Amino acid sequence: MAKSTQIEQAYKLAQGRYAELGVDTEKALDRLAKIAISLHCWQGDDVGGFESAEGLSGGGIMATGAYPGKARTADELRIDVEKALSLIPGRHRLNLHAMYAETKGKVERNALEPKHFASWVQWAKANGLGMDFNGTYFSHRKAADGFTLSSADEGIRKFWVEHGIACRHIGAYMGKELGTPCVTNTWIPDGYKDIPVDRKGPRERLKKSLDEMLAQPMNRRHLLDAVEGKLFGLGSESYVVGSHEFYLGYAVATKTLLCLDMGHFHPTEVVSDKISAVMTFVEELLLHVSRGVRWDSDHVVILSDELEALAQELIRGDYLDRTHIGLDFFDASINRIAAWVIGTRGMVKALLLALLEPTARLRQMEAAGDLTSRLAMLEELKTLPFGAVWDYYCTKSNVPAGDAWLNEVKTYERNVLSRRG
Ligand code: RNT
Ligand code: ZN
Repeated sequence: MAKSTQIEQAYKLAQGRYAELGVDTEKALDRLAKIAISLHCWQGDDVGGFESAEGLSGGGIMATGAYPGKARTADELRIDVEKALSLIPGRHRLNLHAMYAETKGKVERNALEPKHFASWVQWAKANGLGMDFNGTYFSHRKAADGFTLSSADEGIRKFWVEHGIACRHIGAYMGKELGTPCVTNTWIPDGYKDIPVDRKGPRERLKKSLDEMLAQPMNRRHLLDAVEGKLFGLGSESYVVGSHEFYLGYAVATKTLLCLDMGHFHPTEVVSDKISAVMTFVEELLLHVSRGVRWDSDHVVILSDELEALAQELIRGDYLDRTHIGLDFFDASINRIAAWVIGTRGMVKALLLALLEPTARLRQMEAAGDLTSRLAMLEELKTLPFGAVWDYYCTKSNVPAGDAWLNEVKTYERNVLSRRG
């Protein structure tokens, strides 16, 4: 039997099984096709950027591994992203960092302009992709002491405020050109390795800097500003200026988007539980879907319990319209395109699983106080023929079903990646 017929038949059976529970698989697939995931450019070159050959330095984040074939130029990165996208079902977005500017010669970060991203935008247009953007407040001599927007050095603080303002103009340009709002995220590494005496000063300066950056109102159809906090970084273990509480407060007070990164909390805290809490107060959310292993290690996202829980919260709470799903992981120890494909397919799978949930039934059980049935049902759902629906979705979306994508990555590695120096 042909593989495609097999997939069709398995799907038909699965569709029947889900229908018994009142779940319409076709509806689920239609909804799924409309959810865009923002692929982070920085998985393609270990958060290196194109400013210098040195790559990631400072900032409290680290990419480990030395797998050959990383992208060294914007053109290489673009064809790598294209390859990854060709193996992922659905229409997605690209999330770019400021250090991926194409400047032909040195341009200071506070002097970056939309024109330095024109090729990226052209490419995104040609590929039908929306774009998101990030200021780059690390891997830079003016971030060497670990402080940027909260720096006590007024010259340094101003430099980064100017960078933030430049990035908002670039984001607005991307959003306008591509006809879809560009979420422009601010994450800074600021903090201390050891116990500070003044926790207050840097936070007050950070607020001032953000206020200066965001002072100019921008069209929300083009630009959405987001702020991302974290618990600690390498070298900022004792104190991070932009903590979760800081940015939660800032986002609520200023109607800025809040970014929750799954690796940025204590290891037993989960972002899935935070969504309904913060969504009670913030208008829109940016997610950095990541996987911390014991610490904020940014491992490649997999279909973990927490990823499933995250997707369930988005669907059950009907938050999709107010949530921007971005990925944030970087693994330099495996094929980088495979990493994108595994992580993004994982995210899409989690969303599909959540869309196939008979949520109304589960809610009835819960509301009736029948917690036995709730638990029993949640367990039974785990062995429904989800894989058949997933394979069918991939085939329907003209991307390989099952592990067939891996062959394509291997071929690409042989023909393209292995020829890179
Ligand atoms: C760092 C933050 C931040 C970065 C990217 C590269 O801890 O998660 O989002 O990973 O901006
Ligand atoms: Zn992040």
